[in-house]
Amino acid sequence: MFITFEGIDGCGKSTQLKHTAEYLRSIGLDVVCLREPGGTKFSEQIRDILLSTKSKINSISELLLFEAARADLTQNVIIPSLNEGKFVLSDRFFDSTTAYQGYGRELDLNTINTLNSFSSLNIKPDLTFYLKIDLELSYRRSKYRTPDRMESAGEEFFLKVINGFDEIAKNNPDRICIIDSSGKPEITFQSIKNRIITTLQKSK
Ligand code: Z5A
Repeated sequence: MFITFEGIDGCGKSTQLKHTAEYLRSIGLDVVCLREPGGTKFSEQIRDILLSTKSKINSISELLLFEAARADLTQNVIIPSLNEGKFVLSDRFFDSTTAYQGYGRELDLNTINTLNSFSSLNIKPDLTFYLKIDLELSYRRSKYRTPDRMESAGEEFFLKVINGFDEIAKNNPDRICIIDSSGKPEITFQSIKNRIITTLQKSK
């Protein structure tokens, strides 16, 4: 099973992915944890370029770099792990490209959909948790660290990204589960766990 975690900065993806992995392992499942961009040597190199404040990258090159990182991760890690029957958890996947490069940078959504399918070799997450917080909370949770290149984009950009995630979730109600992530991490995780238990029961 392939599960992804999506949302804006500071929504708690990394925290919730860790809790999810611990839970799945505690019930005897084999879990692989990944992040995007990243997860292979090549994709981590692309990540460094994409997030460095020293990089000057136009929107189209940015899009293609995220897709290149995804293609490497999908082919070399995600598909082999799924074929071995493992649970794959990823901190971001192609919905981030639609939200950030499509809605945020305003690149053509049809082109992005085509590139997303191409780079992910037509695989899709079985389940996606969209951890929803507002921009003010995102800034509050991220204020103690130095912003990377993506995080340095302005408020207007992030409002478009939030709208993007909302639209993507509305258009994919069977796959995407919206979780209020503004409360305590344990409360957010309880909602995630409930949904995972239901999904596991259905897949038996
Ligand atoms: N990007 C893109 O543009 N296009 C793409 O296709 C892809 C990505 C795949 C990746 O950055 C950047 O690339 C990202 C999107 C873009 N940029 N932006 N902007 P990243 O992976 O390094 O960073 P991030 O994805 O934005 O994650 P993050 O900032 O590390 O946040 P998070 O994983 O969602 O949250 P966290 O690390 O679990 O928590 C953040 C802090 O809040 C931390 O101090 C926690 O202790 C705290 N926290 C978490 N949950 C709570 C609750 N419930 N209450 C209070 N405090 C909490």
